[in-house]
Amino acid sequence: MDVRAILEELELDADVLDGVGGAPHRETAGGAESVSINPATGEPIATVRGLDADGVERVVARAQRTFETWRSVPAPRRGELVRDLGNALREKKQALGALVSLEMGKILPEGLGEVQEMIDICDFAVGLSRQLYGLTMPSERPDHRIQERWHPLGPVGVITAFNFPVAVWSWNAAIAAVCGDTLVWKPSSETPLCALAVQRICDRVMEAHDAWGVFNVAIGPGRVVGEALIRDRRIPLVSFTGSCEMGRHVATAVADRFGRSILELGGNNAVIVLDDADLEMAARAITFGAVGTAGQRCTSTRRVLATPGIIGPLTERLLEIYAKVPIGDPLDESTLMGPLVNEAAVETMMKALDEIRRDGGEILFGGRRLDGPGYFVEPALVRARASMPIVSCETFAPILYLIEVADLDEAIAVNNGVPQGLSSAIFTTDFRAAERFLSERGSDCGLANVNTGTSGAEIGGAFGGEKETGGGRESGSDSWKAYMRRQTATINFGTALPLAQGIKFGD
Ligand code: UN1
Repeated sequence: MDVRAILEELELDADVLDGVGGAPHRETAGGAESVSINPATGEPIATVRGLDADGVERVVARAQRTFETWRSVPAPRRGELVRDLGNALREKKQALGALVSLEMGKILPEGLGEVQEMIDICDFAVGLSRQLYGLTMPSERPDHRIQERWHPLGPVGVITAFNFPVAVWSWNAAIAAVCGDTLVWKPSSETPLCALAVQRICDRVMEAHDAWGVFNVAIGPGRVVGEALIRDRRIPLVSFTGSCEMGRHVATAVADRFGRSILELGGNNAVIVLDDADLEMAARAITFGAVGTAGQRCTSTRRVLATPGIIGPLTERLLEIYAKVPIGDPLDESTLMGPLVNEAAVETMMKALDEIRRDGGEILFGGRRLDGPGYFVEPALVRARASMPIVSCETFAPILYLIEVADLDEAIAVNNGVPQGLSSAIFTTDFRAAERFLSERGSDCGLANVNTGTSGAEIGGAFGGEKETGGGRESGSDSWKAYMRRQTATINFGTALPLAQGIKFGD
């Protein structure tokens, strides 16, 4: 598919696109224009007009108005909207997956994988729409019962990052919609076209269901759109994905008005490889984790913690694999690693490598910027020590630190010895070691895997992490509870009025 065909298929073939949607008539955004760039060429793809402050106000007001009716639509019927969204995504999978590659730079199979993740969460949410269960508990009083009910919360603000320009929105959107919430989505300024394409798909589905205003996009700069969403008291929940630094700002601003936030912030994910591991499996998982998405997932593998008997052969194997990674156009079938997202990302990587050299780390392979247009780099393999300060930082680039550890105890200590706590993995054939790693004395991360890598989680489990990763949980399991408010109801079906705790009050 060439660029024109992709844009046409997704209804994005205008000279200037308005960065707004979710209403029957396409609105004018009213704010400043910005250009979306193809990171593989540095060339513009299209121009988007963002929202100004008035525009954001209109979108939030619409989400608020729609919430007043959407919350009373029976949940299984809300599920029907999400089922149709999943089906519409199936139809547009090729084009949307290609647009993700084009605008963000990840390779096509990963772009398609992202759309598949959207489809999967829609399926999950449809089932969930009949399972928003509350508990019933015994009352201490005769002829009473206590029951928990889950009610819709309100318009949810969703602020997403460039690296998963569509899937992370869908984790929030599919779940929030069946929970009876409406959404206002502020996508990354690097990937406005992906967001507009998704909004076009949502618009068609909302039209068919006469449910305008459930899904709303609000494109524009963070300081206009993002700031407005985090400070708006009509928005009881803000789901934010991005850096720890921005997450701290969002969490503080939202907490200041007693709002809730779901935070998916930085990761610094390690793979532990013990002497008894299946070396080939470990090497493949590490490569996918570190080189996949050019090291720009929050779940990317950044550290390998290997014991003395295996670190040598593992390093040799990784060197062999790294030397053969095809780097290039992400839409080309043979490519395994596309470009970084922009010039700033390349500079951040180069600065990190300078610091590594200065602190005595050894670059065993790669780390050069590639000549020519676009933001291409070689993935870097680095021999490092856990005590080097840069190793504790999340550098959003394909840099992998190889660190020797004496044994499982030291591996767990080093795994946990960073500020972030998103994902982790162990490769071993010793079930005692694997279970230790998963125990309360093991990995302190939100995700802990055995004989599979740190990235590429399925939507069925709750996704998120501890410490500076922010503590939020999204997508599967019971993450839906964050998108609803819990009401505890005590019901007296007797003829007397006994008080709890046996209190006598004037009787
Ligand atoms: C992210 O990088 O923000 O587990 C999300 C994974 C993907 C999601 C990553 N399913 O790697």
